[in-house]
Amino acid sequence: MVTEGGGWTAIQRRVSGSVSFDRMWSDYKNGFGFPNDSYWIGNDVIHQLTKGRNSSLYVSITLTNGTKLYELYNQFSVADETNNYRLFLGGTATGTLGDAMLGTVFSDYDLSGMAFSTPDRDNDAWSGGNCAVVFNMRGGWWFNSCHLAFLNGPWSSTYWYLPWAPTVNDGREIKETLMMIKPH
Ligand SMILES: [Ca+2]
Repeated sequence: MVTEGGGWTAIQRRVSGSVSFDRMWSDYKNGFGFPNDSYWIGNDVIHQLTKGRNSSLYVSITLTNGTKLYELYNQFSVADETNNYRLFLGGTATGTLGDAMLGTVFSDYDLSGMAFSTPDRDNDAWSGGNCAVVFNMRGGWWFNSCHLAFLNGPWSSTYWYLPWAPTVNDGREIKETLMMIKPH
């Protein structure tokens, strides 16, 4: 991982639909998939890697037309399972994707401070249901009510809404995704 000076750990990678991200709490906790294909490293690992130190989060999306876009957040950490892997995201966001996680326009979409939800665990801020299963858009994430950024949606599907709005509004536009972290 040589982006932005190296030393990065990829916590999420998707390059094909061969690995389903429609997974339950225990799979997101422990991780799933394959390092040379698509995977989620696991929420326990993400917590351990970000515990007690400041980390950056780098997100990139490669579109089917070959365009690669990115966003860099300079504060990222995830709480432990007792706290439902709550996300803390802050500092500056810079890049070509634009910010879709901090909800600077609509607070209902601010993912910082949100707990992790999966199809079998509704920890989101939406009283109407579970964002992790709504509209067949199944997958685990730090939903609010619900999201403008969601990188674990159903691959190549019409049901993958707003993976990174407003820059990427339809999951069918996506060829690859990558989330990497680095302590600083
Ligand atoms: Ca809910």
